[in-house]
Amino acid sequence: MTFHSIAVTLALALAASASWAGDSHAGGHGHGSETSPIGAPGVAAKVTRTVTVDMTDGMRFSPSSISVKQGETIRFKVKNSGQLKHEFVLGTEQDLQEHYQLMIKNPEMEHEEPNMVTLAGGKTGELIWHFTQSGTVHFGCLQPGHWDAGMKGAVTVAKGQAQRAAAHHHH
Ligand SMILES: [Cu+2]
Repeated sequence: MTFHSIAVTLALALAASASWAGDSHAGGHGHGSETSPIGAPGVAAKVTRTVTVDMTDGMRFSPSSISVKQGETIRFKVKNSGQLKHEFVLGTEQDLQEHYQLMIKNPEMEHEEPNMVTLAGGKTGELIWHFTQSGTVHFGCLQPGHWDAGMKGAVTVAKGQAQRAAAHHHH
């Protein structure tokens, strides 16, 4: 398979899929978001913590390294301190790489998914995410050139105690 046909296949897959974040390339055809390695979109009522992330024209996220616990729902308050358009996109490293290649081929591609927030210079936005699996969830800016310039980071998800379900019974 040539790179071109891979990209085309990916583009078709993206167009056909309502939930890019829910797709697991490694896991085949499971669409259950609870089993996605990166987690699932979260709801405001379940937010346990707010994490502020700053994006700059220096092609950096600050912080670029974030620690959370499995089961946590995080509200990411994302601020674009630069003048260029930047975005905060959560994914596996492979998903981000593939999506970034698509963005390079289609710079005008409008993409808006639950696992990302795209912001014009000076704007602030937010993204609520439920981290269901322990491990590393990557994030990056997929604007052409930005990922290659090192505009990326990682969320380390520590294995959580399975206490939440039990505690819930008392209410
Ligand atoms: Cu950027």
